[in-house]
Amino acid sequence: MSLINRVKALPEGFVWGASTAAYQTEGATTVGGKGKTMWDDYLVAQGRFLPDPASDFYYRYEEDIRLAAESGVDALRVSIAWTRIFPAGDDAEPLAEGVAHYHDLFACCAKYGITPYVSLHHFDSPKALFDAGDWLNRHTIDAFVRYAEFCFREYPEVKNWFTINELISLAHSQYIQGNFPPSHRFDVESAIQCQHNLVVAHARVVNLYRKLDAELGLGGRIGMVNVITPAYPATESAADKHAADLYNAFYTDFIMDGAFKGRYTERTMELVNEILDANGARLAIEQGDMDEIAAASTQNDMVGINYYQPAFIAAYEGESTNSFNGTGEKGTSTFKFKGVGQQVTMEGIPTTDWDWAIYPKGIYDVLKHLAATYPEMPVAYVTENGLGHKDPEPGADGIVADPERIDFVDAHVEQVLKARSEGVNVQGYFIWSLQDQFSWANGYNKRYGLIYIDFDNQKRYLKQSALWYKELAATKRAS
Ligand code: BGP
Repeated sequence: MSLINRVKALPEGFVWGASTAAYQTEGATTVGGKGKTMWDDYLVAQGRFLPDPASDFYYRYEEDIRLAAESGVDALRVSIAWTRIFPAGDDAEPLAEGVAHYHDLFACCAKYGITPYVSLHHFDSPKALFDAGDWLNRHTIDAFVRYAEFCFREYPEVKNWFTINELISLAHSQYIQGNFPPSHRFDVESAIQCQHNLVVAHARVVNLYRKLDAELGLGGRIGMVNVITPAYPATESAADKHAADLYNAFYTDFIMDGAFKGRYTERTMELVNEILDANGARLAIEQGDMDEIAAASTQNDMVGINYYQPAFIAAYEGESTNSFNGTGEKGTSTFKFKGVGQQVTMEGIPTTDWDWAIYPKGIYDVLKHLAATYPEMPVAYVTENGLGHKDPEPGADGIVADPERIDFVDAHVEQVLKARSEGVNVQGYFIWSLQDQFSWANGYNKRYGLIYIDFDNQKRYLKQSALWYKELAATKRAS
């Protein structure tokens, strides 16, 4: 029986991918001399769940890559664990086992006809650098550039590089929401400084790649991955509209301006400064930063856009306060940001158990908006989108029934293809995620995978969504 519903066929050549991240999948956190990340001790102290063995991907990558290929996936987002190469982030010598591991992983992708898209940083700063201030300390940027150079020289087989995954999520989750270490809440000064320093780090690595490419003929592409959470005003009132503008400036425009315009526009800074003033915060830009950013802005070959949900924003005059739903107990999250606005739920818009609004049109709006605002932007890929869900166990046929996920992804891909048919240069879609893995601030019960993992014994099962993915993949050849 066919599972095809809204989307009938994929365009020829459309990249049909799946995403993963090293720390969420690999496990083996102490193997081969691997150094600690900012998460290891934090998760132990938190006492809710642990990063070992995660999805055991360090050992079982071949099985997962084979299942990916069998599910019609032709591109796989993975990340290199910085501390598998340099355990303290900035060591003189790399770790042999870690270096060899990623050669093996990329060779395995090639064996199954899957193109790797590789991020250098996916939320897993080395603990040694994290303890010294993480991205707020400029030394981390220098160390990141050295690590990037090592990877570019070591892995010429990688032709698609991403610098940093979701720059805004680091700033937001570490310093505003407080659900990533070091768990500051509404520390606006650190958040905006983190955003800027990440844009500088991204720019320096893009400029480096261009230089090395000219020297060594690497022949690959580079870009960044960011998540866009579009803010819509809760009502048509001028106050709510302004609140949504403030939210968009802080959460989207600042980073996208830096990355693709090579400067923070006047309008963006007017709004960002309004937020900084309301919170007694300031941003420090060092000499040379803006030149580096300007030089990189036209040198990106691609951009990865992640989209999960919109934010509906109403004006708010009070103090900042939030509660984070990390357990999947519906209706437990609140978010009120002084100087910006408060998040509200909208009648008629469904939400997940983790209170994420399900709004497929948002991805269309994001792609159209970015294409119009950043004509300089290179080819885009949707590098993450998917449904976090409490999936049932496998049925008698060994398949996991996840019709909610098929429905979610189908509706979002439909909107992506609509934007594409209206001229947006979007050339691929990567579902989050390939296999079930733990969610940073939520744990193992928030499943996203095409492949189900029984975390008691690491057995893999296909979900219905994997069968649907495969069926759609076949339409590419047919079209
Ligand atoms: C993105 C991250 C992923 C992944 C995903 C789902 O922000 O890049 O690593 O975790 O979101 O989010 P969550 O795990 O919080 O549900």
